[in-house]
Amino acid sequence: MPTPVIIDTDPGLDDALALFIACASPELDIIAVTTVAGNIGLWRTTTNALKLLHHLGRDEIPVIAGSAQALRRGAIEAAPIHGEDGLGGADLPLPERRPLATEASEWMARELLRRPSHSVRILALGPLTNVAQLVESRPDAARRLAGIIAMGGAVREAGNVTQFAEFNIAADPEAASIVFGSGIAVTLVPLDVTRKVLADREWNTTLSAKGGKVAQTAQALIEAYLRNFEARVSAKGKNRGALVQPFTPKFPMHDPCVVLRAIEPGLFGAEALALRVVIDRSERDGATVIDSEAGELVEVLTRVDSGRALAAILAKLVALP
Ligand SMILES: [Ca+2]
Repeated sequence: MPTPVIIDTDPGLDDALALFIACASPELDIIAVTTVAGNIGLWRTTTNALKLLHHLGRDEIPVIAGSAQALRRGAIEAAPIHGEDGLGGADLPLPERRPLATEASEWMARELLRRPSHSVRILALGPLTNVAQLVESRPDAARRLAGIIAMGGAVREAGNVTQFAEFNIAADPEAASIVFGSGIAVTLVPLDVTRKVLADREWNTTLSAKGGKVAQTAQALIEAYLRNFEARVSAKGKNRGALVQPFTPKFPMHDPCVVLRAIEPGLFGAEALALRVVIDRSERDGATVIDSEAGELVEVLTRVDSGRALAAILAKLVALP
């Protein structure tokens, strides 16, 4: 029996790849895609989710919009690395259908109460706002989750929005703190592992040579990121008046690692760690720190077999139409 999953997402280039891989995985029954503001605003992430599912021929999967802003802090500052449209300018048609006329956490609650307890998992690919809203507004329903696998945090290494914090957690640290403390089984997929699963142009060329229509789109999304990355590095170098050393840009498979953990858990090693989210608006705001006194027990992925993970992603993408 495939595992019923709700994919909570803010597409986003790596979100798009994660969605592709999930759709290529018979182990998963995607019961909905819920959207959240993050990489880009909510209207865009919702539109992108509709476009991506249409591209996959999966218009039957309901899309439900969630939160347009962080739980307690208002607007989320979008990450410029995903391009103005969140999908690196990929030209995907928007289908006729619309998101369901309800709100993500409400829909989640209804669905969790309707289905057998502990059967549904959430794969969280963006800020944890929608999930925290579920925990706060419908704890009875949230308790029925089988678990949450969430991309976020930087545990034993530097962040990506600041030296201390990773984007998804920094965008809504209060939400992350609520989810960690909810008593629901949380698996965190931090930069500590996702930064080790890196696709370079050679990998991307193989993807495009072996795959079909969806693999070509994946290739284009990755290439858009690599170009943007090169442009930013070269602009930085110019600003400093420095010569830019030749380098090989690589695409980190942040969100795809969440789907991989759901379908092939043995690719990763995990530790149970007491984690606390810093929410003090200091320079460490949004950090995920190990704190045996005040932390909440979270399963944290700390090791990954990068070669096998990349091979698994490639195999899934080329299996799509
Ligand atoms: Ca994401």
